[in-house]
Amino acid sequence: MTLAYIALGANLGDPLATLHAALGGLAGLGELQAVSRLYRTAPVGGPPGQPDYLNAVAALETRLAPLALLDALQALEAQAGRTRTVRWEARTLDLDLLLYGGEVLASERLSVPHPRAWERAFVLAPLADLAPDLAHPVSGETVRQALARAGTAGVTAALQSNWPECRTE
Ligand code: 5RU
Ligand code: CA
Ligand code: CA
Repeated sequence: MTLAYIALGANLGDPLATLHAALGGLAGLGELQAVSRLYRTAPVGGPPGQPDYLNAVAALETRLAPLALLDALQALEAQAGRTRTVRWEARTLDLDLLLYGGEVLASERLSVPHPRAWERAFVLAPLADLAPDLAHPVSGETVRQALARAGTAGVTAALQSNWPECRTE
């Protein structure tokens, strides 16, 4: 079993309902260990005029190999009605494999750790809920250090009574 961290993002349709459904989907890929708080975040990059995102991070214990996990994440994105046309445009669901244990992988389809995870506050803030002292497998920088560097502008915890309580192991 490997502990994988997965980023969730949505800014089209009903993002809250979609992220709820995505947690259900992730639970089918292994054992969901923990889920971060939910964050409302200002869109970064991509075409202008996008709605705000909801972002979160989940920790999943899984037996799936990295590419099998990627396939499963993309199937969940498709199930949420995601279409892939313009890069970085608004989407109903984005599931990114951030970390797969401490492994470092680079192939055409998949790079782990996610190449930009340690730069993006909308990933680091929820990841810091679960694992602030987790070190980047290559640079050694912790999530807490990276978040201090990235800052938290545009990223606010969004209180949702029906979002699962943030659990850390
Ligand atoms: C360029 C720069 C492209 C940064 C992207 C999300 C980027 C986002 C998300 C928020 C994208 C990738 N903004 N922008 N949350 N994804 N807040 O999940 F991130 S497109
Ligand atoms: Ca993403
Ligand atoms: Ca993605």
